[in-house]
Amino acid sequence: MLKIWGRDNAPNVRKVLWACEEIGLAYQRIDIGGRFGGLNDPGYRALNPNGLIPTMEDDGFVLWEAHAILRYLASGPRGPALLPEDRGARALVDQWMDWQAIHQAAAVRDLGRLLRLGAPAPNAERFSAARAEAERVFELIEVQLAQRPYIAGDAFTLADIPLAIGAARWFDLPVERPPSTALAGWFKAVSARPAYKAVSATPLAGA
Ligand SMILES: N[C@@H](CCC(=O)N[C@@H](CS)C(=O)NCC(=O)O)C(=O)O
Repeated sequence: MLKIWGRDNAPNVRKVLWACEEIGLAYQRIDIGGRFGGLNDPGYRALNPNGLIPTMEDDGFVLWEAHAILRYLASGPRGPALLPEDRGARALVDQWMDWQAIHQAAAVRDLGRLLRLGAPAPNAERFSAARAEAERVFELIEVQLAQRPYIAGDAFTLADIPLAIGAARWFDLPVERPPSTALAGWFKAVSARPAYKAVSATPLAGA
């Protein structure tokens, strides 16, 4: 059976669990990271030399980096619904997944860290820069979703998963957010999916 290492409230682990549920893949999840520790254990480092979660093992094949795992799972026999076959459509899915990892996730993480440190004081300037960047990335998504129901087009794809995990974190932050009709409507729709509900019992906690 597919094995997934990672605490279930980690944003990058939840992306993988959500994809498994969408695809209908059975998996065994092993708690590690956060309060469970274990990321520096030699056995875990042998699987994932980067020492983060998630890590996946499928019949002896080991893979880490959440989005690589998502693509691997969606490329299997049960996954095509999440990854369009058309070259351009698939490239758009890749574009949004890469953008999520580089821009959206970083914006939410940075703002969340500053808030946990007591922002806006004592780092008012860093806080307003982080908040401006978060507002920029979510406004960008708002504009896209005002034009199409899902981030990469007319259908739910793999790209919606990381974007929605980032959005869940944004909506959880104790900060004032600009109005976002399209983003809020899309998030309501994707978070109503049974696969999302199956893996979202606990609030997300970044690390
Ligand atoms: N680029 C990596 C990032 C992984 C990452 O940052 N994982 C976080 C959880 S979301 C982590 O391992 N944090 C340490 C911990 O949970 O103890 C990926 O996409 O897999």
